Formats: sequence, structure tokens, C-alpha cells
Amino acid sequence: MLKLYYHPSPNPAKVALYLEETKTPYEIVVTDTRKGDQHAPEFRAINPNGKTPALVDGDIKVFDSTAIMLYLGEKVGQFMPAKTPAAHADFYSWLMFVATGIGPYCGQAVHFKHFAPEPKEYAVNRYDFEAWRHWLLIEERLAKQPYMLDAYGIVDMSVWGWARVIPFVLGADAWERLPSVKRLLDEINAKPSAQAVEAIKTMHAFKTEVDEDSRKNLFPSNERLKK
Ligand SMILES: N[C@@H](CCC(=O)N[C@@H](CS)C(=O)NCC(=O)O)C(=O)O
Repeated sequence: MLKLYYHPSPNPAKVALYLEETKTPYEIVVTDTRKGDQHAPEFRAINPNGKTPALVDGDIKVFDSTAIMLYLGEKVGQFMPAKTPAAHADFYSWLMFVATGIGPYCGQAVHFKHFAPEPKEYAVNRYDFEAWRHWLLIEERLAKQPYMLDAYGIVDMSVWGWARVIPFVLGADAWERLPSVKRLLDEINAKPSAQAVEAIKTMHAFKTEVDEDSRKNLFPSNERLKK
């Protein structure tokens, strides 16, 4: 059985959605990043980068959500693009746009808006601007077509992982400027597979508060400032 090292946050959620959509059996291994599980040597042996998600498939270890999506897409053979160079060009371009643009800029926008100490105006402005710029490109595409590619697939699931947290990233009124992203989010949220993913956090004991100990585990760079 596949083991998914999981915390209920955007990058792990995309992978869980793929597993649910394809009815691939898997078990959750709670990796509570607020408690520091990502730094445990046993987890580092699976993901040297110390972040969730990671996947273990027998003797095979895969880390990074996008690598896992590609691994599963090839293994399971569902929700992949047509086997043409043109379809693959679109697939890789938009998948990497989510991996290297949406994910990191949203992550940093959340960090600076909600967790960083003052002064932070420069960083908040930069990451809010870039997070918006990336989401508006997705909005432009989804305003013209139902899905990111020709048919619902891995790129939409990757978008979904982050679209769930848009109000936290961009503000409570963000949907006014992103109606097509909201349409896709609502469509996926209505699926039993997405509801099963949302239920994972209630079926396992994840720490909910971000206290001083969580901050140490999540933002180890802060320790350097104390010296
Ligand atoms: N590029 C990585 C990013 C993984 C990542 O940042 N995961 C977050 C959750 S969405 C995490 O584990 N954060 C805990 C930490 O940074 O210590 C991926 O797509 O898997």
C-alpha cells in the first residue's frame, strides 16, 4: 500500500486528491509540521528537503508534490495529457507554473502577511503582487476554458490544492477578481474525492495552533536572528 506522508496543507492535498480521484489505495502517515515531524531523521531519509508531502511505494521514495503527481500519473496512467508533443508542452508548462510560481509565491505571501515580524511592508508588497499576478494568469486561462488543459487533470488538481486557501493568501474579497478560479474550485470541492481529502484532517490528530514551538519548527531561520 502506498504511504503518503501528509500534513493538511496545499501541496500534500493535491497528491491526496489524485489518489482519491483514481481510487488508488493509500495510507496516511501523519507528518505534523507544526510539531516538527518534518525534521525527524526517519522522515529526512524519505525527503531530505524536510517538507510534506512525500510518498513511499514499496522500495521507492518520491518527494515534492509535483514529482509525486508525475510519478503517480505515469504509474496509474490517469488524468495525464494526450501522448502528443503539443499536449505535453502545455501540460509541463502549466504544471511547472503552479509548482514554481503559484506554490512558492503564495507560500511566501502567507508567511509575510500572517507570520513575519515587522517591518515587512516591502516583502508583503512583493509577494502579494506576485501571488496576484500568478493567480490572474490562471484566471485568464480559466475564463476561456473549463480546465487548465483540454480535459480535467493533474494541473487542475494542482491548482485546487492552492485555490482552497486563496482567501488566506490574497484576502477575503479575492474571489471578486477570480471568479473562474472559484468556479473550478467549487466544481472540484463538490466531488466526493475532494471531500475525502478535506476529511483527512479530522480523521487524524494534527496540531491546529501555531504557537512558539510550531514557529521554531516551521521557520528555523528565525533562530539565527536571536543569536
Ligand atoms: N516544493 C515542495 C514544497 C513543499 C512544502 O513547502 N510543503 C509545506 C506544506 S504545503 C511544508 O511541509 N511546510 C513545512 C515546513 O516548511 O517546514 C512541494 O511541492 O512538495
